[in-house]
Order: sequence, then C-alpha cells, then structure tokens
Amino acid sequence: MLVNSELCICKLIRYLFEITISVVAVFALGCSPKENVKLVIPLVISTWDSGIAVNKVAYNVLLDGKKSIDAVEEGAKSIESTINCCTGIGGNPDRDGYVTLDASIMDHKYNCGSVAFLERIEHPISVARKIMETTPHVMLVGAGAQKFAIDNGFTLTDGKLSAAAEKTYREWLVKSEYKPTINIEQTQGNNRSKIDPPKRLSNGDFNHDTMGLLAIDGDSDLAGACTTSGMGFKMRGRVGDSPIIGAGLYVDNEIGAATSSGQGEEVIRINGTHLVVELMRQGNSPAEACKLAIERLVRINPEKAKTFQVGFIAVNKKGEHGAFAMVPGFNYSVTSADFPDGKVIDAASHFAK
Ligand code: SD4
Repeated sequence: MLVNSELCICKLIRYLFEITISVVAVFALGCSPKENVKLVIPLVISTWDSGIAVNKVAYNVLLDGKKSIDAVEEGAKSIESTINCCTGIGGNPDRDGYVTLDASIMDHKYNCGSVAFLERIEHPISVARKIMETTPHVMLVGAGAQKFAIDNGFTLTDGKLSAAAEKTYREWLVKSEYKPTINIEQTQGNNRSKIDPPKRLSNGDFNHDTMGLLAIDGDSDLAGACTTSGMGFKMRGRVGDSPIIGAGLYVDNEIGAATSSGQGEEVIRINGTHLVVELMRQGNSPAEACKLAIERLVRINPEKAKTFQVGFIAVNKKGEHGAFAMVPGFNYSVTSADFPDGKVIDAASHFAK
C-alpha cells in the first residue's frame, strides 16, 4: 500500500510525463500552448454530401497505412467511375456536346500535377498524378494530355455521353441558356434554378458537384485532389479552377490544405485555395480562412457576388477543418476516428437564402 508521500511522487511523475507529451505535441504542431491540441488522424474531408462515399474509399486507404496522396487519388477515382453530373466521363458535356475533364493533385512535398480539357479518359486524376511523378511539368491540356495518357497506358473510351448526360444535354439544348447558375451542377432538370438543391436525385443517387478532397495520413502528411467535368454546358475549351494549382486546390504541408467548388472563374480571380492556406498561415482557423476568402470576392463586386456560388473547404495541420460558401447550399463530408461512417456538415454562407 502506498503512503501519502509515495502517492504524491507518483502524481508528480505522471504530471511531468503529461506536460512533456503536451510540450512535444505543441512543438511538433507549431501551435501556441493555449490551443487545444487534438490531432485526429487519419482524416479525410471532401466537398459535398457525395463526399461520404468518396471519403470511405480514401479513409480505407489511410487505414491500410498508405499515404495521403494514395488516399486522395483512390477517392477521386471512385467518383470518376460513377455516372454523375459533374465528374468523370459520365458528366455533363460542354455546349457542343463533349465531356471535357479537369483534375489536379498535390502531395505533402509541393509536388503537383494537373490536366485540363482532357477528353475520353476515365481517370483524369491518375493522369494528373502521372504527370506529377514522371514529367518535369505540372500541367498538360487537351490533345497533349490525352496523348500523354494513351502513351502511359490509359484507355481511350468511346466518347459517348452517358444516358443521364445525354438527357440533361437535350433538355439544355431547348433553351441553350448560357449563363452560370448557382449550384447548377448540384441540380438537375427542372430543379436547375433552385438555390437549395436536393440532397438526392429522384433515382436515389447523391446529387453533387466537383469533387475536391483533402487527407491527412498517419504521418500527419497532407495531400489533396480535385476532379470535375467543369461547369455544365460550358463554352468549348473553357477551363475552370479545379486543375489550377492555387485556385481549385492547394496543399502546404506546413500549414494545411484547401479545395473549392463552384464558379471557377471567381476562384481563379483570387487564387482561392492558395489564399485560404495563406490565411491559415496568418493564424486563422480553416473556417475563418474560407470565410475571409469569400469576403474578398464579395468586396470585389458585392452585387455580382449574390449571383454565383463558391464554396471552400480547408483543413489545417492540427486536423481542424471548416468551410464557407457564398450562398446557401454548400456542404462537406468528414471522415475520421470521430466520424468513422462520415458526417455531412452544412457550410455557413455569406448571403442568407
Ligand atoms: C469549375 N469549379 O469548373 C468547377 C465547377 C464546380 O461544382 O465546382 N462545380 O468551375
């Protein structure tokens, strides 16, 4: 049996041990001691509620002990292989009836790769990774990107529209209205002009947009991926923010990572995700950083800002995550030990409904 003084010594030793662990954690994470250090890794976050299924794929890769870059690639591939409005070869076409794909990927060492205006390749995200890993370049576009893909063993698909895209395209042709509409990718057919989109389509599938995902692996290394068929019915040759490093995706392993969805032209204008990461570097939380980036867009043109959607999601090195959007309707998915089956979080927005 321990006497009082022995108990005190035990407590003291335990106390010193806990302090040491905290100090080590604080220094390892580069944050101030007053902050709550709770690093829940591995972790995946992604744009939209459709990210739940994507996160699951990516999270399982992380649980297998693989790197965050592998996780984000596998997650992105999983959605590229499904038929949906906004990613992969089954997505909505441009106004001339061709599906053109944009994608980017970035690892924890500032390596990055991207493709834009790529046609008839099932996995643009893997082509982006191949460019990153095997060429001295960051970005290949159009016919050159397609040739690179074929030369590297990717199969050329037949280029036919998916049945869903064919139907939506025919509906669109009736009016051929060429204007970006809020949350347009997250809406279909008659719902197209609603600000608040339905979470599921009438066939029960998740209704979703561009897929941007960010992961932290067991080594606390970050990576991100972003894949899209871009704005539906865009002008032929149009490229959005998703394949542009610093616009649709940015990863800085010292600080955090961010990705975006929505009107790409607006995101490019402010180098959106690079801005979000720099705002986190200045000490803002991920949600605050996303909000400040959105507010910059509002300041540029307050009237125009009411007419488009942009949503950012971000995660920092501590595993804190957040999002912010211009108008209501944006959400994101998070999967970690805290939410092993994933959780959808609605993003706050600058404008109310
Ligand atoms: C683009 N940002 O091509 C993409 C579109 C998007 O949800 O995110 N849609 O501009």
